[in-house]
Amino acid sequence: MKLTYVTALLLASLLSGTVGLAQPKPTPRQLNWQQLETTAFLHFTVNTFTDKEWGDGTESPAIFNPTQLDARQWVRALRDAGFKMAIITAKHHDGFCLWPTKLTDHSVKSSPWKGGKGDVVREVADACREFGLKFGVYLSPWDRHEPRYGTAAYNDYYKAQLRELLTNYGEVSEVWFDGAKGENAKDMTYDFDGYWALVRELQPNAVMFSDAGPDVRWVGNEAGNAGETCWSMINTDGMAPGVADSKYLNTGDPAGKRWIPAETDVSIRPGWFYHPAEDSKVRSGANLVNLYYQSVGRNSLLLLNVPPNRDGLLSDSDVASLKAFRTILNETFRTNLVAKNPKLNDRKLNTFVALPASQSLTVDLTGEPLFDRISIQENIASGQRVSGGRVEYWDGRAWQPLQSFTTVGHKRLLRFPAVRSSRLRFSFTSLGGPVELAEVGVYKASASEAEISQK
Ligand code: FUL
Repeated sequence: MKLTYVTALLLASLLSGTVGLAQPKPTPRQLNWQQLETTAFLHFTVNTFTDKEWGDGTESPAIFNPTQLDARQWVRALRDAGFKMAIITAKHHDGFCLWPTKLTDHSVKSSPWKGGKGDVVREVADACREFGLKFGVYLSPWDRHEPRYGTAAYNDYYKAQLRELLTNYGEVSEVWFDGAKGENAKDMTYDFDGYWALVRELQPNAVMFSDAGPDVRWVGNEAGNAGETCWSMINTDGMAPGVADSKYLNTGDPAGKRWIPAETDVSIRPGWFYHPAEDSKVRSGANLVNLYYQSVGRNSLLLLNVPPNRDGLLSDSDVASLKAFRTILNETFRTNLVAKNPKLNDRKLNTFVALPASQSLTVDLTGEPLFDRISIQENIASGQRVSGGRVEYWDGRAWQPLQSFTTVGHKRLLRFPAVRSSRLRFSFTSLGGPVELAEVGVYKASASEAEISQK
């Protein structure tokens, strides 16, 4: 092959590291998803009435009767608390369907609720549209009711259900493929490639969650803890669909070839479903704020589960915590103390300061404020580059160490005892290419938030 001038130039720039061709980057759908930051899960089904976490598939549809069900109440509370999407368990492991599917009678259509004419999925989708939230569906591959489970015909059943959900309810923004399967479950090989192709065909803008993508990965625990170091990249090459090396789920892998960011799913209560005995164990607003720092503040996304109760409503205690959560976040992040800066505090992620790794950046604050929170954001449209960094503050005579950190990604939130200063200095190490610093925020936490971080 003749080496043209252009290919020679390209080769030279690749070798010198000025073109990061190999660096994984988010797709537009992943980028939009990451910017939602706080999203909600609604776990609701026959388990709500049997007091179980996993139904065994023998539940009678007759027990499903949420007489006051009001999906508008659920979604309004979520909207007021700043959540940007709600994902409903259209079918959990017990196989009961919250919509009147044509594929089985094991659904709301056989329940007394609304005389068998109800459709929970429709009510949630409509409420999301009304209150401006995105809408997502959870459809458990593991199904303990459906007799075809364990045979190839189950894959057709599952895909036909997916097709109903993805064609009859308007735009779907996330599809959740739960990886759970009980120890004594029948053997079943899921046709993930087929499921995923169907989602891409019917809802091309939806992201898909499974333990390992294709778009969004599990964070590796249900405690609300993304890794202190959290890369959006992992390796899935050579593995079965939906599988990654579990040791990388929490932290990601800087050498990962795929952009599959971590989603932090956690419940406001000890269980995923509503249990009366857990009414006194609802996380407080301050506790939820802590989860926010541990997920959104570590380059992940918070997927908070708020389970409707047997009446078909979110309980008052849960709604009160959601409200407190938003009040604290609003108070804390209301005033960015960084002095006016055309790129770093314009709330636009695509305007950034490009910093070679060797160069530090000084940021002026407004006056000499007291602060205890810092937010740093990279322009991840170009990939995730920051592998480490530190912040120093000016004490009037010299630079003093304040905080050091590892990854940044979409957002890194730092919490520390309050200091007063007029200037900060940031320095970073990079995985490759200049760091693209999109936003810097400096804040004084609301008094109620400070309580939790000192605990
Ligand atoms: C798990 C399931 O087994 C739980 O019931 C819950 O749905 C959680 C979000 O995922 O794998």
